[in-house]
Amino acid sequence: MIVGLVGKPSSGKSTFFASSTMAVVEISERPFTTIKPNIGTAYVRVKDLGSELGVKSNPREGFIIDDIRFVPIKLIDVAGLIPEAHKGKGLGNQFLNDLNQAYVLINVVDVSGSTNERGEFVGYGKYDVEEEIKFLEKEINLWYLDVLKRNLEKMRRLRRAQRESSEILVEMLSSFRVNEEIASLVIERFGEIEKWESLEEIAVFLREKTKPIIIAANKIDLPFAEENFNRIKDKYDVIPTFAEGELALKRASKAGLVHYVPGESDFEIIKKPTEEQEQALERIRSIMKKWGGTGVQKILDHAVFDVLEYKAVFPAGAKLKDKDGNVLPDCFLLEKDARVIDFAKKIHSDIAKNLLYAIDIRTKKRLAKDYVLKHRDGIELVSAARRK
Ligand SMILES: Nc1nc2c(ncn2[C@@H]2O[C@H](COP(=O)(O)OP(=O)(O)O)[C@@H](O)[C@H]2O)c(=O)[nH]1
Ligand SMILES: [Mg+2]
Repeated sequence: MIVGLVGKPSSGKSTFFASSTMAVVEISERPFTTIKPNIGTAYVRVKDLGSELGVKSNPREGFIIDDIRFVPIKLIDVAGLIPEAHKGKGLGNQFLNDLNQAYVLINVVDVSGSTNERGEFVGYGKYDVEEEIKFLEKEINLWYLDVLKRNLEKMRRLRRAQRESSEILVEMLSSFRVNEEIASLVIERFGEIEKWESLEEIAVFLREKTKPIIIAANKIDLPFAEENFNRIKDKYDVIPTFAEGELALKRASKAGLVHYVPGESDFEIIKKPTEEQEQALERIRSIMKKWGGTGVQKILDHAVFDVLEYKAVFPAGAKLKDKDGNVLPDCFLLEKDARVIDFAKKIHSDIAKNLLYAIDIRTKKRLAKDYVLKHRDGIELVSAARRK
């Protein structure tokens, strides 16, 4: 599961990245601070199954705070995009190739409208945020279009050699993670490859299917941010964020100053702060009060669980422990249609091969191999080899 952070320079991508990974990345107001992509581990929130089952979990990966399990995902922060990046200007091609890996994109915008397309300060409310959103979407759509154009001749040739359209699409567009299902949708809608009329429409369709974009309305603490947010909130899938506040809280938390559970709307001061620290923390608190938190964790959760509709599934033996005595050590993120058998394949090909059925660890009921898993299911896999 890879989430990509995109956006123009100085919108706050590196701050967002650092705050959600606590990696130490350079943060400054200079454009193009991040030259190579930063790939780090961020987390999504899942209510742990432990308390419900009367046990205390020991996660192998990620961690638990106050019964909330933080399950690792990958986050990529890439350098800012400038106009005509798809043609290779600026860091364009590098940018686009890195983003190929992402399943969903978070476009971090400066919702205070205070920085232009190059990331230069132009005064609060001076830059059109909607323009910023449209621009990025357009650049990425154009990239898809370029790839389609470049491959069209070859795709047509393969068609003349009697190959199936869907097979060709999967093969030629594998870098976009175009699968059977998406390829069939394209053909259903636009016809066989030789009948395609508007490559533009196909590019947009493919981009929407393979790389949905949601918006982080960042710098929500600054002047003009609220007005701008209200203007875009009904038109786009957008969540207000305060990346700088999230980063400060993570640091304060690491320093033992506060107790903060990422994603919550408030925090607790647990060590006497200096006057300066207290002022900074109270400012952050007031912004969180207004917006229901910093939004950083919220948008990551939204991307994974709402937009991609992934689900967290807990594998478990009968005693809920692994051989080392760890309770509910794992929590896997699975695609929206994943069934028991797909889950088994993820764990081990042998388990999948010998799989008989699964058991729901809450109800102890049997689940068939093709049962479609639900978010927060706890599953025991029963395979032939293990049956006594
Ligand atoms: N006020 C405010 N400033 C922010 C916020 N997020 C980032 N910044 C500042 O915006 C500037 C650019 O941030 P950076 O993360 O380097 O942007 P990038 O170029 O998109 O990676 C830095 O000075 C950050 O401290 C925020 O939520 N509020
Ligand atoms: Mg950066």
